[in-house]
Amino acid sequence: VRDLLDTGDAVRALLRQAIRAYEDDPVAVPLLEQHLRRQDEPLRVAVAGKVKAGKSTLLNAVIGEEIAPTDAGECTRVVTWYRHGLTPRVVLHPVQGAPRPLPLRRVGGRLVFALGGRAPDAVERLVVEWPATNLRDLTLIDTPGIASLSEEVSARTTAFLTPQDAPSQADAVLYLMRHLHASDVGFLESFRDTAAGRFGTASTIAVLSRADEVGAGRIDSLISARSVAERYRRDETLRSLCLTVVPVAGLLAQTASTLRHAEFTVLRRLADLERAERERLLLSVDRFRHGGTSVDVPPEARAELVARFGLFGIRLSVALIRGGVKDPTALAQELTRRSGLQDLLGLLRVQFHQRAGQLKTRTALLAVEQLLRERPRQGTAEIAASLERIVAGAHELRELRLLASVRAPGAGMPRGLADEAERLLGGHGCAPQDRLGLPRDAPVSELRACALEAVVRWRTIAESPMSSRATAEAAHAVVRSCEGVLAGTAAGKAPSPRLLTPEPGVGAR
Ligand SMILES: Nc1nc2c(ncn2[C@@H]2O[C@H](COP(=O)(O)OP(=O)(O)OP(=O)(O)O)[C@@H](O)[C@H]2O)c(=O)[nH]1
Ligand SMILES: [Mg+2]
Repeated sequence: VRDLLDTGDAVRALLRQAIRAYEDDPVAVPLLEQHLRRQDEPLRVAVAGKVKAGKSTLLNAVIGEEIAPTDAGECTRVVTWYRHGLTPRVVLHPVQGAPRPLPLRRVGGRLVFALGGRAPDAVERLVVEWPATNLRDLTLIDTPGIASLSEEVSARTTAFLTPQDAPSQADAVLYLMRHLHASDVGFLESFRDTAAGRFGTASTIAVLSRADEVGAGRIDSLISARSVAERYRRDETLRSLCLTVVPVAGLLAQTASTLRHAEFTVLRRLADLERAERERLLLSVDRFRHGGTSVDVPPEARAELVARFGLFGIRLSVALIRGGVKDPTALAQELTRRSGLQDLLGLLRVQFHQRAGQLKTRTALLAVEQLLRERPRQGTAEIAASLERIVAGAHELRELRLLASVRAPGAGMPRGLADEAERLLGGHGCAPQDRLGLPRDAPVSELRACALEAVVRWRTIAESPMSSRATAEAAHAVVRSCEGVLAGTAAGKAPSPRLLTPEPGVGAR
């Protein structure tokens, strides 16, 4: 009995087959080898958005350390990779010439990269290796702001993420925006067009960034931010461009992960002030920095506190301390919780980590397809055939594609049905429980009963003459996904969070 190869193995085999066919091509071989290696590397997620959207701050929050430089400096104009390494290290890759290590300098905990006299546009990228746990299965890529005043800086990010002649270097994107702007939509469209190519798959999570500023720093700002994000989520254009929109106050999360005892002490003193004085002081950044007060905090310390927390963060912390938060640890926990970071990390886990294999597979298939198109040669028909077979057979890719299309405008499925299809296709996570909308501890018998019920119901939709072609196609895929749940939870098998759906009729168990 021939074992069915899993899609990842099939893609590796395809890449090797292509390397053999192109063995005397000095451009194709290194490219293919790079893709082969990339299959075993962590997923690459780029952080993109306009200038000052809060990219580097959010990246620090996700890593859980304050390493990426924020604000001014020439390094914000260079694409910077953060990958896992046992010892901290920075390597500069120039546009021309060999990579070379940079001295590691930290100022106030943060890295400072001196480009060693090179102009930012002579640097292809910086690669930072850092021993942070969160980087173990995720490589993060900080990119210069798009649509910036300097067209040249903006062009670097566009060229990096949406190259004309190759698949993107990133498998997925976290796209930050403070408001939805035409240039944001423009960027998301071009990323979808390259990343998705003809597979039409979505791999972008949009972040409503600097969420604490949405309500002008009022104490209910984060609640306002949530409703703005909700409105964006329902926006027909955005729906087809990103998987979802989440509000995150990156600064709050970053500061919480590095909260200092001295800061807590100052905040507690502010909380102890008499109400009128406290309110006067917290009225504006200017008042806070320069206003007269009985609290003995020097102006530099106040400026530092604003830079670390933002006015909203100070107001919130003071309110929390007044509400009974007693120590720095408890304050940090509460700030993190409210920042929205946990929701974002959860989404990264569900949408990106669990689908890492699929997203990487897609990138490699696109690369091979492009190679065949642009450097055709004799004897590659077989490679093209293997590629077609993988694309047609890989249910995971079909799921990715349908996730993008059932949420697109004009998909034609009634909203309720489309929501259910999205869930069953893994839009809320690939674990059987996530797909079926059941609690984590649901017994296997319940999972199976629910999956079976879905198979029957969606098969009826798939076969109904009333269903449009697109609906029928989606329904067939949903049936297949539910059958996957059944196969994965068959007797004696614990429900596995990573679900590989075997081909029907092939004994995968
Ligand atoms: N209030 C508030 N300020 C933030 C937040 N995130 C970032 N900032 C501030 O916004 C400024 C820019 O933040 P960065 O993280 O450097 O933004 P960026 O998108 O990396 O900027 P460029 O790389 O220059 O395009 C800094 O002063 C941050 O402190 C946030 O969530 N809330
Ligand atoms: Mg930056």
